Amino acid sequence: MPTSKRLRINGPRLQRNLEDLARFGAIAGGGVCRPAFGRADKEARDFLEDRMRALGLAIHIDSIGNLFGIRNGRESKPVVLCGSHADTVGTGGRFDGSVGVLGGLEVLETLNEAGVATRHPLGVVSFVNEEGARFTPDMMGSLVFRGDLSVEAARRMVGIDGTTVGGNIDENCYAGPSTPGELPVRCYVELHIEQGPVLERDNRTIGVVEGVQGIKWISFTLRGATAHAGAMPIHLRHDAAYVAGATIQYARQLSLQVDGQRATVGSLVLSPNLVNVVAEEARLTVDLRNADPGRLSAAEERLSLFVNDIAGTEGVRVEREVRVDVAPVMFDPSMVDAVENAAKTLGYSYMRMISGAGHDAQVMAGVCPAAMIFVPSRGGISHNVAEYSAPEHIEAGANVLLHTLLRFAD
Ligand code: HGY
Ligand code: MN
Ligand code: MN
Repeated sequence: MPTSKRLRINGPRLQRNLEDLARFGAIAGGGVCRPAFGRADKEARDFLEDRMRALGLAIHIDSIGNLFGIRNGRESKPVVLCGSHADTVGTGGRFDGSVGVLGGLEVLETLNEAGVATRHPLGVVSFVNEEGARFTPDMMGSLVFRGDLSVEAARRMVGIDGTTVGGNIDENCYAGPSTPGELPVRCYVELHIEQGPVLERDNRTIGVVEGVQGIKWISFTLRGATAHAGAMPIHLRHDAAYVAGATIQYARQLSLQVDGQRATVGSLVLSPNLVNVVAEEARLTVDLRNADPGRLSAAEERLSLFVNDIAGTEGVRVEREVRVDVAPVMFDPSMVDAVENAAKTLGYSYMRMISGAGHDAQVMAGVCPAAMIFVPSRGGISHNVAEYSAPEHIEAGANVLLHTLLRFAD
């Protein structure tokens, strides 16, 4: 069997690098809090840059802060790229995003050790602000790379803490000299934890991801009027909290009634938020997901009609803003087949599936052929400090990544 077929990554070394990266923004319970463009996120990026330099990679940092490490190929051809993100949600785990970036670096280190040269250059990227939980939109770094969002527009985004992306980029020295999107990319493969229960339930090691659900984030600002909680009769109230509560209920109904639909109210702020005062304002977000674009739009339509209707009855004004609108994607079939063949050849159990979570790969699918490799999440838990994926599963995922990349690099 040719050398490269026998190649396997170094699992213990990958685990050590995951533990090292988890030090940045470490929080109680074994989790990580690295909101995009913050200090911990930048320290994590600096750590990744040091690892890239140690592997002899050429470093490119673009003006939104995406970090690329490039390993030369025999010919100067478009890059076979892998990677993911290093930012996390506030209740993040040690694996979401990190597995894809460090898994990619482990693949390059394995090739360096084996002295394997490839025809195409190989690259690893850490995209900024994949999560979008602090600054919308999510997948900001890959959207800027694709040209859907200008750096200027991204820098103007105001976060949930009132700061701007541009202010954080400047304060934490995030920006680099490269122009976003200038790197020619042949294909993109992202290794990621599943973040749901499917692989564990079906006892499979590898998820061969065929596509990713679409995402819509809608923010609502509901404005009524404060009143005395005891003295004001119900029929005379303009209660923003009541409309917000009805919306939360309706989101659950949408999830149960519309095929393949998920609707989640993850953030809700009431004002004045006092026990004996009818709320005059409610700010809430609804996260809509569906793999079918038509159903996703229909769900958005139904939600907006419902909110306008119940708010009208209550005499509450509605302000609505679409903060994120990323289409569902199906990955390039030849890329998906390559992932499946690698899993099969390596002898891992696998299954084809759709990703419930959003990923940079669904944006990169608009730039070049893309695919994803999943490994199981224990209990399906993610965006939670207890997030966990077993070392042997992460090692398997990185081996599938290695052999999928080699398939396209030569
Ligand atoms: O929201 C998502 O699906 C991703 O974690 N940003
Ligand atoms: Mn992720
Ligand atoms: Mn995430």
